[in-house]
Amino acid sequence: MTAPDADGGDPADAGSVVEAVFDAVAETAPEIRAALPGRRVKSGTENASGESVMAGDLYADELLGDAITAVDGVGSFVSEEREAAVDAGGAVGEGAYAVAIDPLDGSSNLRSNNAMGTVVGVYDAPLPATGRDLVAAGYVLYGPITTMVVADDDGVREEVVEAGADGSVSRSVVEDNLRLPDDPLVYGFGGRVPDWTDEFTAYAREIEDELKLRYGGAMVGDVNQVLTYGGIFAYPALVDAPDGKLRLSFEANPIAYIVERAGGAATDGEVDILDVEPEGVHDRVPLYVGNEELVERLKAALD
Ligand code: AHM
Ligand code: MG
Repeated sequence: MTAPDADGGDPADAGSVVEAVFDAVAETAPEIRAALPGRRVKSGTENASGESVMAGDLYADELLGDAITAVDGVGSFVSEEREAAVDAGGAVGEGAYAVAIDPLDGSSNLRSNNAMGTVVGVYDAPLPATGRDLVAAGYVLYGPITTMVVADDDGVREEVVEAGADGSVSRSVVEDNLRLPDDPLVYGFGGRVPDWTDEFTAYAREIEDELKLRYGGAMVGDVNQVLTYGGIFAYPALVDAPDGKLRLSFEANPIAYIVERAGGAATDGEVDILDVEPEGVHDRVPLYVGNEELVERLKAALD
């Protein structure tokens, strides 16, 4: 895929823009991580989804916004924490790409010092778009180790990201063809059990007998366990919130893209997440993602 770059200069292919975006994300990750200890409090503002924003969310959003809009070939930057897209120069779909981020996924884990992440989707169409318009997606996991998982047409790789004493950032690939294990081991389901639908509750009861519960309250951390051990993660449709909690553009689409490239599947309960047609950039969607066999059973259970 070739296209003129955002400034109308030399053609930039999707691969080089994607590489530059994830270079920028990796460069920013240690800085975000280092800034978290002093930013475990509420910022006093609400985001476009009406949720309370933590100081860490705002800081991560600012750093990533600066780093990603500076990448040649990025025409638009869209964040879970911002009402509107930021124009980064260049027409998306005509040579430039739209980058969507959830700057600090699972930021309610700041107070309790548990895992969090940054989620990134690179789309070749203006948002809102479907997940079929993704050319790459990835996430950073701020766990005991900082890792970055990146998926594109070629597959999924996992890197360790480390900051040196002089501030330089080094990256080492630990897995260059990440695949979901065939024998699933873990599951993690969000939302309060009394708020689940009867159909989902019945499915969960079956899964509880087969797999081990691993739920940490940050989608990136919970999905990373599914990628590592095999299994299923869900933030389901709730009785009073039929669209669940997670956002299609910033969370569900990138995660679905990554898991599908790793050999798994993702659905909203009826259709593939990547086929869900959005109405707005901040739309929510139920997300069920993991080993294909478990996702197929889920779809049958909800039918
Ligand atoms: P956030 O992006 O505002 O942090 O919200 C998304 C997070 C997901 O990481 C996680 O799966 C879910 O919210 C957990 O929600 P809850 O705390 O309601 O279990
Ligand atoms: Mg999130």
